[in-house]
Amino acid sequence: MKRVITFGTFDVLHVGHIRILERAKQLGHHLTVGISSDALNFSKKQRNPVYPEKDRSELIASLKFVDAVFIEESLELKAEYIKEHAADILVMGDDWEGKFDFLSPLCEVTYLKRTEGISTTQLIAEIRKYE
Ligand code: C2G
Repeated sequence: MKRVITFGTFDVLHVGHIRILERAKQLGHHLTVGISSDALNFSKKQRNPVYPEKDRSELIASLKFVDAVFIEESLELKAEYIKEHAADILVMGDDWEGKFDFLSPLCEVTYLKRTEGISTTQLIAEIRKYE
């Protein structure tokens, strides 16, 4: 059985998130998703996520192609998470192209194309127009 792992914040869930998770699952049989903690998200993006980590985890765990979720506390712990979850393949969006190649002695590393024209940042800006 091939085990796939991927990571992300998945704030304000949208079709780009759904598509990458669905395609990640197609690369194996079991998909584990590391959800960035609120603190990690703040350190990456200098803003709090709209949905707290508990809600983001609940939403992602409810998707039919997701088998397990956990909270990703640090970007530096990828190797530990890969071992802990016995992952055979690490999947990342192509905005991270090349950044995790150093993990290839541990597992296969694959980058998938992002969906164009949609992002959490754009959605937040769009919703603000209704204020
Ligand atoms: N994504 C996508 N298409 C979009 C937007 C996002 O395919 N239009 C993908 C991203 O490439 C990523 C996943 O959806 O694989 C989650 O996106 P983000 O929440 O923006 O992830 P990010 O904050 O970059 O977190 O350890 C790495 C980080 O936790 C990744």
